[in-house]
Amino acid sequence: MKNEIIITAQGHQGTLERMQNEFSALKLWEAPDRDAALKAAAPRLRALAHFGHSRVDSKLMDALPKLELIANFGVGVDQIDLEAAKQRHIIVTNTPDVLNDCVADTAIALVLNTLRKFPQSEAYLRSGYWPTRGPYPLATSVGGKTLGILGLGRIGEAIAKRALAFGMQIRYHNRHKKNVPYAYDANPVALAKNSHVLLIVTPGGAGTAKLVNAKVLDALGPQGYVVNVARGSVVDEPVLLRYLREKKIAGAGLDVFEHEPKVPAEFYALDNAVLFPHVASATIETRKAMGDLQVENLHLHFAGKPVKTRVV
Ligand code: 8YV
Repeated sequence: MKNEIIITAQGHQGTLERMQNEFSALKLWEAPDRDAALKAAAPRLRALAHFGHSRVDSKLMDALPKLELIANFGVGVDQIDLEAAKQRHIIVTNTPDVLNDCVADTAIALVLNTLRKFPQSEAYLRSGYWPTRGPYPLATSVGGKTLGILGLGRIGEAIAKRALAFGMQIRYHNRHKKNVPYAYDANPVALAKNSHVLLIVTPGGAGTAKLVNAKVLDALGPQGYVVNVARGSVVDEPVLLRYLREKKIAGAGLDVFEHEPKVPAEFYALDNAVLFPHVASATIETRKAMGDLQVENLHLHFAGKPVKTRVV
């Protein structure tokens, strides 16, 4: 008999197909009555596969008293109440490392696009302005600039390696100084002050909420840029929007937003912002690798073995 799982939301197609083949999978978002579906599964259900941005909170955990494992698709687990999971002895897994390269590629793409304004210059060409208005205005060089990495974890280190190849200098801030050949700043304000580009790659959640606020943006100053591939929650978004509008910072490259997929419409009008719809890990290869790791954790747990990538 196949092991039973609940899938919380629509997710990566190939992974959903694997789950439906390899487990007896209940798709919670398709259940006509969610509460009734949870109630029916409650006496047996030991594992839950999570996709997307909805909360996995204590209420959901309490609805599934036999739950032993929450296997998340994604490295970030800010949408899962980890404390509640810990209290209930529920294991939480994520999908680290397999996405480092793609997320780092996206971060560098945002740095290049934001400083050089490539998307805006392409829009200029497509609008037919080139012959009539002349060359597109000059942009800002990347080489020689200082990249301040806020959150130098595994992805941050992959970004640093790439940025070095573009001739950037690297600084960073973490809660703890690391044994790396990059200059350390004791807090986000100091990092912003010493950087041309502040690149956010911290975890999300309460511990980093609005870490990049008016003080940090003031320290970055009118020549400074923000790039965010972490979570929208790490930035005070209304303040960022105002600083971009008032040119109190030079520009921003954003892959993530506070209430995504909803993006404040004021962003659309800004010429100094490059906006991506959370695509950092969105390649065929990486999404497959993330799903494979998520499924592997489920199988390991059902086989009574330790999971591969445990968070709590
Ligand atoms: C995905 C991510 O977009 O891994 C993460 O934390 O934010 C991304 O890789 C997300 O998990 C897909 O829902």
